Amino acid sequence: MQSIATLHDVAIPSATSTETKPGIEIERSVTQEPPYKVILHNDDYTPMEHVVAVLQKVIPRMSVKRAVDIMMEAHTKGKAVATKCHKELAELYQDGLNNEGLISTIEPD
Ligand code: TYC
Repeated sequence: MQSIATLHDVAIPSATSTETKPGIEIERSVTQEPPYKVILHNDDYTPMEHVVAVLQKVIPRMSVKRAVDIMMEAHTKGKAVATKCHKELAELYQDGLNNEGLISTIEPD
C-alpha cells in the first residue's frame, strides 16, 4: 500500500531496531509499537472551552464533538482517554496538553 504520511503520523524509529530501510521502519513503528493511552484529568478551574480548544490544537484530527465528549467525561468522571497511540506520540501529546495548562498522563494500554 502506498500512502503519504503526515508529520504526526511519522514515528521516530526505535533505538533497538536494526532495520535500515526508512519506509519499512516507519511502518513498523506505527503499526507494531505497544499502544499507550493519553489520559486527561479533570481540574476545578480550567474553562471547558479551553479544554476543548486545547484538545483540538494538540491532537490531530480531533473533532469538536469528540473533544467535547472527552472533556465532559473528564469533567464528570475525573478522567478520560483522550487518544491512543504509540509511546513517542503519547509523550508529545501529553507535553502539548500540559504546556497549555491541562493535566494529562500516559500509561500503557
Ligand atoms: N472541571 C472544569 C470546569 O468545571 C472543566 C474541565 C474539564 C477541566 C475537563 C479539565 O480535563 C478537564 N471548568
